Amino acid sequence: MAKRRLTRRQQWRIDKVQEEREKRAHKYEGQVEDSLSHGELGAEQHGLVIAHYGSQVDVESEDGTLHRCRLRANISQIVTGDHVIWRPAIDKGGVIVATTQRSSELCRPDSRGNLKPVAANIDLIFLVIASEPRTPYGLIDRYLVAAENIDIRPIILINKSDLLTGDGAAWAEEIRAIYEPIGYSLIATSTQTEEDLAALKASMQGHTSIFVGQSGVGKTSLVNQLLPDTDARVGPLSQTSGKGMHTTTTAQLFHLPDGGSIIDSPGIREFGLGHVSPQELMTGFIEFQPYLGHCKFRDCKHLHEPKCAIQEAVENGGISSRRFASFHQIGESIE
Ligand SMILES: Nc1nc2c(ncn2[C@@H]2O[C@H](COP(=O)(O)OP(=O)(O)OP(=O)(O)O)[C@@H](O)[C@H]2O)c(=O)[nH]1
Ligand SMILES: [Mg+2]
Ligand SMILES: [Zn+2]
Repeated sequence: MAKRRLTRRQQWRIDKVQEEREKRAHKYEGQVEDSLSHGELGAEQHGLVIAHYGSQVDVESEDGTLHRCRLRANISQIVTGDHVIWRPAIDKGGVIVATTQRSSELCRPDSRGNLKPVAANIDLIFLVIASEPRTPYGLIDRYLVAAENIDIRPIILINKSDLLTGDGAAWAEEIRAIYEPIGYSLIATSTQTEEDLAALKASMQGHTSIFVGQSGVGKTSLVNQLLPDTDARVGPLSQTSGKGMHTTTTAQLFHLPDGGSIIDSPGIREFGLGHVSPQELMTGFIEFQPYLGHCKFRDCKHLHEPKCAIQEAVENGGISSRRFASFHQIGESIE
């Protein structure tokens, strides 16, 4: 009996919270439109979105100051890196009234598998991987497919190089052996030792970059290392699973001292690629390109067909069997 009463009470509370939330959303939309129609806002300005928190966004104005802005109701998805038009409010903060076209948009699937943009206007992607938690080959390849399809060749960043002993060292060596020959640059870093970050810094200069990768590989730790004045929250790995705990929850942009900027993004659990077409999948495996057009069947999917140039290349070592296994796995998941 007591239990049932509690449940009913809980339901009542849930309804109440939902009701309040809707009320607040209406009120909030009303406030934004009111301030617009009552001329309570200053002149339009350009700004850069440097972080996004639910219905509010941090905008950096051209003079470098920060303004917590709300969104006009007709503005849908805003992401970190967006260039926007905003109007300052009299007291503080402001309202975003328009967005400008993105030069690039990095998307990733949400928990329901729908593609959502995470960052805009980036021109360089660092795929951060580590031996602990060990980034699976399949995840690396899925990221590479996504990046190649927005025409950005990512740099693979092996972080936690201080942990690369024994099994970890063998893993890192294999990563190098697979990805370097086909055209990917690799950089090794550590945030724990005085390891040289010079190569990383040099490659970031003048770019708007993003750190992507699994939770717990050290993306935020790298940001803290690159920007000594920054103290963004870093989280431990789970003691039971050894995996990251999803410490970073929103993409955030930081300006680098030597020019350029870096967007730290929340780590992911899985990277489904349900949305890619077979053609896009092919684009993502850059080392397959020279073999295309040489299969027996013109519509060869390079999965099970006989006399397939790709499968023959795998057999004679021209294509890595690990990469082919990923291709197979992703190909079958989207078939
Ligand atoms: N040994 C070692 N540990 C590191 C290194 N970089 C980060 N760590 C540790 O790894 C853990 C996770 O670091 P974070 O920077 O929070 O990882 P993240 O990739 O930002 O994780 P999410 O925000 O969850 O996506 C922390 O305990 C860090 O101290 C490194 O180079 N070497
Ligand atoms: Mg983080
Ligand atoms: Zn084929």
